[in-house]
Amino acid sequence: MTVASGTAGNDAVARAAALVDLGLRACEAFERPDLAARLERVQSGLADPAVHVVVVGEFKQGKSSLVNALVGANACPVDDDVATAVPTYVRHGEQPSAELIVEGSPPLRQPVALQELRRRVIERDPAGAASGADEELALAGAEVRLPRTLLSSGLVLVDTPGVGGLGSAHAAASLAAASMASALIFVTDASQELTRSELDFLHKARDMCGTVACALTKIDFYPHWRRIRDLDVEHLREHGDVPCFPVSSRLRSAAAEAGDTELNTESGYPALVSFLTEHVGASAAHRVAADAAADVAAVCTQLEARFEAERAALADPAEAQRVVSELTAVKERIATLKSTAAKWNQTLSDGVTDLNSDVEHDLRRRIRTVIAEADDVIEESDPADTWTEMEAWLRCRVSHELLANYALLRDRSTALGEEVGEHFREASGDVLDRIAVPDPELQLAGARVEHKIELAKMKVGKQAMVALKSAYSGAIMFVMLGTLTGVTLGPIALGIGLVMGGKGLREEKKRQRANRQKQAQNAVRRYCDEVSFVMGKDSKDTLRTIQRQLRDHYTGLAEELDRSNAQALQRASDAASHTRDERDRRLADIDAELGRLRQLRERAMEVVG
Ligand SMILES: Nc1nc2c(ncn2[C@@H]2O[C@H](COP(=O)(O)OP(=O)(O)OP(=O)(O)O)[C@@H](O)[C@H]2O)c(=O)[nH]1
Ligand SMILES: [Mg+2]
Repeated sequence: MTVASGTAGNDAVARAAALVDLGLRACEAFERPDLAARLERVQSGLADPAVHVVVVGEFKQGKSSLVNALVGANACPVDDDVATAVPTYVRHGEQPSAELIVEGSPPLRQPVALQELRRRVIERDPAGAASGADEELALAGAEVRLPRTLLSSGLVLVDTPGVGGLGSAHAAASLAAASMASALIFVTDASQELTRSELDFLHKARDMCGTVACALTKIDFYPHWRRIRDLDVEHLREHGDVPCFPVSSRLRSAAAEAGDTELNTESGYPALVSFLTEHVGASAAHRVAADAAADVAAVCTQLEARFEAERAALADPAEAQRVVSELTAVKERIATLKSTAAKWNQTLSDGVTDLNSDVEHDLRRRIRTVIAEADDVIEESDPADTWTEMEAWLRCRVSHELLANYALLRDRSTALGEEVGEHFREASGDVLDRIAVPDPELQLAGARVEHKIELAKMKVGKQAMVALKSAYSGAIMFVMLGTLTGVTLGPIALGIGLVMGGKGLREEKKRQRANRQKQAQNAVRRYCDEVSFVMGKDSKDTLRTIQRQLRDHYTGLAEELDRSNAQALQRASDAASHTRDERDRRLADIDAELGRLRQLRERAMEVVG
C-alpha cells in the first residue's frame, strides 16, 4: 500500500492496516489459520481498495481528455475523428505500464506498450483497415498503470466510450457500470446547457450510483461558459445534490508545461482533484478501513473466547463443570448453524428461488410490453419506411427495460443478503455470547465484560453487493452492450410491389405491406427472444454465484465459531486438572493475553466508529 498523500481516508486505511497486522500475529500465536486467512483477505482488500470512478457522457465531450488531465499523462487517446471504443481503467502502478483486457471468462490480459495502446482502444476504421490476426481479438477494455499520487489510495479512473444518445443501449450499459462504481463523473462541454436527455441520464445515474458529479469541459474554448454553468447548476439543483466543476484540459496541460500554478487553478482541475481525493477517495477509504477494523474486532472476540472460558474454569474450579457443559451445548448450536436447516440457510435458498422467478417474471412482463408497443407501431406504419427508426427505438427501449430488470435483481439480492446476514447474526450472536462464558469474579464485582461482537457492523448486507459485483462484472457492464448489438434484426424486404404497375397494384401493395408488417413483427420477436434468453441466463448465473458466495461466507463464519468453541472447550476441560500453582500462573498469563486482545479489539472498534 502506498500511502502518499496524508488525507484522512489514507490515515484511516493505514491505521486499519496496522491493526490487521497485529490481528494476524495474534492468529498465528493462537494457532488459528482460519481466522488468519480471513485477515489476509482483508489485508489484500486494504492494499488495493479499487475505488472506481466512471467517466461518462455523450460523444466528444472531452471524457478522455479529462482523465488525461487528472493524471497528467496521455493515458487515453483523444481524437477529433476517432472515438474511444472500449473502457480504459487508469489505476496506480509503481511503473507506467498498460495491458489489454481480452474478452473471455476469465478475461485474458495482454501487456502492451503504452504508445501502442492508442491504436488499440480507439474505434476501428469502419472499412476494416486494421490488420493482423490479433487485431481480431474482442477487446473488453484496457488498463493503464501510472505512478501518480492521485491514484495511490486506490482510485481507478474509468474512461468510457461516448454513450451516443443518452437513451441508447450504451447508456444503459454505462449506467450498469456506474452501479458498480463508487462515483460517476458526468462530462458535458460548455457549448450548450445540459440537454433533456443528459438530464434524464443524470437522474438515472443518481439512482444507480451513490456519488455523482458533473464536469463542464472546454471552458477555455467557450467564452460564454459561465452562463452555461449557471444554467446547468440550476438544472442540477432539480436533480438533487450534484456538484458542477467547470474545467479546461487545455489550460491544465499548458499549466503543467509552464509550471504555472495560477493557470492550473484557472483550469478548474484542483477543485475536481480535491473532490475526488477528499470526497470520493476518503469516504471509500473510510469504509474500507472500517470494514477491515470490524473484521479485526470480530477475530479478537473469537480469540478471546477460549481465554474467557479457561479463565472462568480456573478462577472457580466448581464452575469448571458448568463451563464445560455449557460449551458442549454451544457445540450443538453451532452444528445447527452450519447445517442446511439453519434459518439463515433456509432464508437464502428460499430467497434465491423466489428472486429467480420474480426476476424472470419481471423480464417477461417488460419484454411483452415492448413487443405489444412494437406491434402497435408496426400495424400503423409500413416497415419499409419506418424500419430503421424502429430498430433504433427497439434496441434502446429493450436495453432500458433490461437495466430496470437488473436494478430489481440488484436491489432484491442486496435486501436478501441483509436478511440472511440478520438471521445469521441473531443465531451466532447468541452462540458467541455463550462461548465467551462470563468471568465469575468480574460478575461478582458487577463488572461483566461486555464484548458481544457487533456483527451488524461487520458488513452484513454488503456481502450480497460484493457477490453481485463479482458475479456481474463479466456479464452486464459493457459486454451486455456487445451482446445486444450482436443480435441482428435484418432488413425488411421492400418487395417487388413497388415496381409493379397496372390493375392489381392496390391489392398487391396492401398484401406486400401486410407481409412486411408480419416480417417486422417476427424480427422484433426473434430479437426479444434472444435478448430475454441472454439476460435470463445472466440473471440465473448471477443469482447462483450470489447464493454460493453468501453460503460460503456464512458457512466459513460458522466454522470459525466452531473452532473457537472447540478451543474454549479444550481449555476449560484442561483447566479442571491443574494444580493450584499451575492455576495461578496460568491465570496471570491469561489475564495478560486477554488484556492485549481487548486492547486490540477496542482500538479496532474506534476505527469502525
Ligand atoms: N479547447 C478544448 N478542447 C478540448 C478540451 N477537452 C477536450 N477537447 C477536445 O475535444 C475533442 C474530444 O475530446 P475527447 O477527450 O477525445 O472526448 P471524448 O469524450 O473522450 O470523445 P469520445 O471518447 O470519442 O466520445 C478533442 O478534439 C479534444 O482536443 C478542452 O478542455 N479544451
Ligand atoms: Mg474518449
